[in-house]
Amino acid sequence: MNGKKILTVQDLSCVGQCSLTVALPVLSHYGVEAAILPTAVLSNHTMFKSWSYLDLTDEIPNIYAKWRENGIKFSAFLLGYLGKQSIMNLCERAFDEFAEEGAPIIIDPAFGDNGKLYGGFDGAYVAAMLNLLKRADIILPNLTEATFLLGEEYRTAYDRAYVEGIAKKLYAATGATVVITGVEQDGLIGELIYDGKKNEYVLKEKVPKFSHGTGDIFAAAFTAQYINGKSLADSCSVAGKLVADCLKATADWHNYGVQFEDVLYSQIK
Ligand code: PXL
Repeated sequence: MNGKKILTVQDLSCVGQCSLTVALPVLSHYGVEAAILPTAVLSNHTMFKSWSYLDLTDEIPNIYAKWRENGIKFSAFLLGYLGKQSIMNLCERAFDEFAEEGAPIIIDPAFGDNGKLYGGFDGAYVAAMLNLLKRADIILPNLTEATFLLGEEYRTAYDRAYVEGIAKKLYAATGATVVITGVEQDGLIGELIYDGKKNEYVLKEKVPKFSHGTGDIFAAAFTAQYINGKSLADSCSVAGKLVADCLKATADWHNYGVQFEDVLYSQIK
């Protein structure tokens, strides 16, 4: 253990392997102690045909009051699916009140994929997210999220110059190191990292499958590596390989996400 305690802020979807139900096991597996701030409790994630949603905005100030009384602080933050703008404001309060000196803020905007917003999100949510990303040290958008944040059209065919242009604009808009996920180049897939100075690609063989929840697995595995002292590129490499292995281990696409347990178990047995 590195003695660091991360706070991860995401929803708790009871069924469907995403957000907290993947972030917690993945962070623990890689030796990172995680505290949680659940943003909402859902029956299941929003790719199912219907879901229940208990928003926890009203409870969070009570949680903060006790953290304040108990002198609780965190050495890093990982934000995933937040669900409501009210939660974004509360995240900013957490950064102001509960961060140890120098605690990195890593944000996966987690509002869309494949050119579309997830259910329940709109332009106002995207604009508020862009504002929140200005507080981040590292952001992890996929290309859908990146183009929505910039108000640009989503493309499926593009070249390196295009992706690098997107990364540069996001860096200018947020000041955060940009890690664009799901970038495809020459039949490979991976990340483009732009830290305001140079572009770095971390690409690997594409597993021709899609599953819900892989972005959440990537974000948790990336964050764990980064907190453990790995470089941005090495953190992407480990997280990308984990996602690829999980996709390979999952028989068919369904709403239940990938079988990451088999892959994590095989790493320790
Ligand atoms: O994996 C992203 C995600 C997280 N949480 C909820 C979701 C989704 C994507 O649809 O619905 C509740």
